[in-house]
Amino acid sequence: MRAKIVAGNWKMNKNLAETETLLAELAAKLPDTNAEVMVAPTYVNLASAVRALESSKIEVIAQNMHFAESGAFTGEISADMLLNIGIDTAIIGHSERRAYFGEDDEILSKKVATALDKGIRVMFCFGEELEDRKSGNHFKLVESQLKNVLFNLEPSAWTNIVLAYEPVWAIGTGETASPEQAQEMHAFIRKTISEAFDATIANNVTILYGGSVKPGNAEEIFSKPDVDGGLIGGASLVADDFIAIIKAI
Ligand code: G2H
Repeated sequence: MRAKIVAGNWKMNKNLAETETLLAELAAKLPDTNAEVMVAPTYVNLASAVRALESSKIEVIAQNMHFAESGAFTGEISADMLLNIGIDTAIIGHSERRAYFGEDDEILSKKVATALDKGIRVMFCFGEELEDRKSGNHFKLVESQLKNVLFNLEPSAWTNIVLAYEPVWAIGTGETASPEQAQEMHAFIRKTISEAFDATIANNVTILYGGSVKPGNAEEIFSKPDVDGGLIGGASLVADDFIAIIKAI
């Protein structure tokens, strides 16, 4: 059975005091669940978040990491730095990194390679823009995003990969892909992986949906057979909303 995951991507929100408050509330209210629950606070608060959640089941993950080992990369954070503070999962390829920081398939391939080499689990994000969806190019686009970054990996690498399908038109917009649209794409992703690798890998990989998931729509989206959880942005910043989404899985 593949892992279920609910992860909160806090993006550039919450200062240190706010981070501590939200984590304390989440830790206190965390329901009994078989799903893995994760939060990704901003870089400067990662170490304190790890300490704050020491006795909680909630895992702290990173929003990003650089592909280089170390050196002259001002403003960047390495895999070793994450591991050193107890973090072993990183979001890679979020659409905001692609759009605002020029992260293309070549850069993302290097990041994925470094992460896997270091033993960091990759939460790989991808998804089409509105124009791709409108022109019917969304399946092709998603296939190329997967192929260009993940399909030259060794089959064994897939045990350390989680996928997060996030249609760009549904991110932070209040627009959500319908549960049927999410299921259709997730099934396509699994079929594509099955053809490129094999059915076991395709059936075992966790595929999250991301894009305006809220307490009101989470249950229906999560009920779809190929949706294994969610990557949650805005709604993960409010403890009761994030808890309600965890309960929905
Ligand atoms: C998509 C998602 C979290 P939101 O970016 O990665 O954010 O739930 O705010 O659309």
